[in-house]
Formats: sequence, structure tokens, C-alpha cells
Amino acid sequence: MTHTLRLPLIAGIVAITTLVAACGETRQSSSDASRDSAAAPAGARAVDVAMEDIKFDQTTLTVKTGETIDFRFTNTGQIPHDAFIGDAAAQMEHDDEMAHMGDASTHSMGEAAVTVQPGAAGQLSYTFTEPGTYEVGCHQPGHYGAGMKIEVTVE
Ligand SMILES: [Cu+2]
Repeated sequence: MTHTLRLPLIAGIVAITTLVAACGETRQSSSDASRDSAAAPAGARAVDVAMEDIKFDQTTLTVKTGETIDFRFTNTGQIPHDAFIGDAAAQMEHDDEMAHMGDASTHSMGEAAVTVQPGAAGQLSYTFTEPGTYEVGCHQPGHYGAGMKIEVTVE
């Protein structure tokens, strides 16, 4: 009668620290001075997006086919976040890459990405040339799975 005691292996626990859950939301409008350094492409629509732990401050965006969006990210969280633009399939693929290879920058054409450190700002211009549904996803480990994405409808 062998009696094997096994401690359950709790694997894959994503330690999501809910640092921002508190109500002390401080707005620092003057902290993003770097924003002015990069000029927006002519005719682009600027969209300001705050990166929080762990979500973007908006979940949907509608653009017109052919429209160029000048995403201006500000990381208001405590950890790095990134923004990767592509369709859902590309998101899954990229998430897989990031999970296995870390910061793999094997982006195919039509995809764009930027990583923004805490307290910093980042910019990403993207022209949505075809109608459909795209996503802006954060692929720091666990973030996309936790829902850190913006669904972009191109109409
Ligand atoms: Cu993130």
C-alpha cells in the first residue's frame, strides 16, 4: 500500500498586483513633456491612451478605412506595458512569441509595436488600410490574457 503524498503544484499563477485598485488616482498632466517631441504625421488623428496596471483606459476605438491614428500612450502604472497592433490572429501569435522568447521582435509587415516604461510616454502611428477588426494588445507576460487590449473597428 504505497501512499504518495503530492502537494498540488500551483503553476501559472499570474501575480497581478492590483496596485491601482485604490481610489487615489492622481492625475499628472504635466508629467508627459516628451509627448511634444514627436511630431504627428499630417492628417493623423491623435488618440491618447493611458496604460494602467493592467489595462488600457479604453477598450474600443472606431476608425475609418485608410485613417492614420497617432496613438499617444502614457504609462501611468508601475510596470512596463506595450502596445502591439494587428488582427486577432496576429495578437495570439505575438502573445505566444512573447511567452516563449521574451522580447522577440519578429514582426511581420502591417504590424507595429511600442514598449512604454512606467511613467514614460510612447507613440505609435498606424494606418488602418483595410476594413475589419484589429486590436491593440499589451503582450507583457499575462497582460493580453488579462484583457489588456483595445478593440479597433475599421469601417
Ligand atoms: Cu500591459
